[in-house]
Amino acid sequence: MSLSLNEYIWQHRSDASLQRVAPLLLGVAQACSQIASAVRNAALNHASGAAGTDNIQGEAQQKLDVISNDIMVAATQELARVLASEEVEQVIAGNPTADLALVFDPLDGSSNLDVNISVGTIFSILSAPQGGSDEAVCLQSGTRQLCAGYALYGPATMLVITTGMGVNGFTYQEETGLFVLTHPDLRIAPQAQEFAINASNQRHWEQPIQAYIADCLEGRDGVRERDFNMRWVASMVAEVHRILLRGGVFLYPADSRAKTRNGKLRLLYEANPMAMLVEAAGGAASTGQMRLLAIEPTELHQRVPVILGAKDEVALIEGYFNQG
Ligand code: AHM
Ligand code: MG
Repeated sequence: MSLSLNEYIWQHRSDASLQRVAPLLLGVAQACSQIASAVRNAALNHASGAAGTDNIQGEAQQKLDVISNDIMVAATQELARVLASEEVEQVIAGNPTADLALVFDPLDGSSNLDVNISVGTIFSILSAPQGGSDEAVCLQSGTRQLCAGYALYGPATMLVITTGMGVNGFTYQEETGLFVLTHPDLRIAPQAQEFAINASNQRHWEQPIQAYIADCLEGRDGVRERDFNMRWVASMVAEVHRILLRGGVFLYPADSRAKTRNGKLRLLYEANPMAMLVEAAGGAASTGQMRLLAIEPTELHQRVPVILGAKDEVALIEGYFNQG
């Protein structure tokens, strides 16, 4: 029998962390089904293209970035004490009586929108104890996340979540408006034969990344003694989803350019939630020098180098950094 997200939550009523986040998680799921519809119908509704504004990162916002952010805020503001979004410079005050924080990237990979390639929403739920500023509540290390997940707006809309023990994937069923459990207990094999990296940045990479990719490219003729395949969607949600389904590693390293000297991806609402999912599926997530989830954040929009996926492969990449 296929379980809906609501039924799954009921079936796991002894899982205290899941019960604690359940109302907010259902709010996020509701928002994601609305964002899926906004994305699918954007060209028909004249909601494609640039919004004509920049976000805090100095990146041009798409109309759908703004629409998705507004949908997520409207669906969750009453359910969390504070929200933080990639698209908004400061934290957004929520319901002062709530004890959770929601950190999210409303529409990740939005450079893919105009070409109808998969995009997604990434989110993280944290505890928001009384006291401390709203911003301080969001600046917790990834190890303290209560729940993390993403929605993938691809050929099917999916919601993939974890509360730390296992990763489960739900597919959105148009007819019923329900997310149905279709991919229970996703696991990442420890070894990999596929990597994902934006190779156009190669000349800017630091030496350990240069050495690792060079060894992969040599394939069975080199030290790795096997051929590697390569993928790059330029949508982190799609890359992580692929890794959860068929393995591999994903790298967005720091490089020598000023704007990416700490990597491109954001710690709180991209790296941390994905790292929690990947670890819960038996994989690993690292900066190359340390476990991603152990970083103590200092800024809402801080960037971080990201290497995640197959556990043995991530450990091997860390070895390239240790040699350097
Ligand atoms: P965004 O939050 O502005 O969409 O940027 C994040 C995206 C990730 O989904 C993806 O991994 C990366 O940027 C792609 O970067 P690049 O344009 O260098 O390929
Ligand atoms: Mg993003």
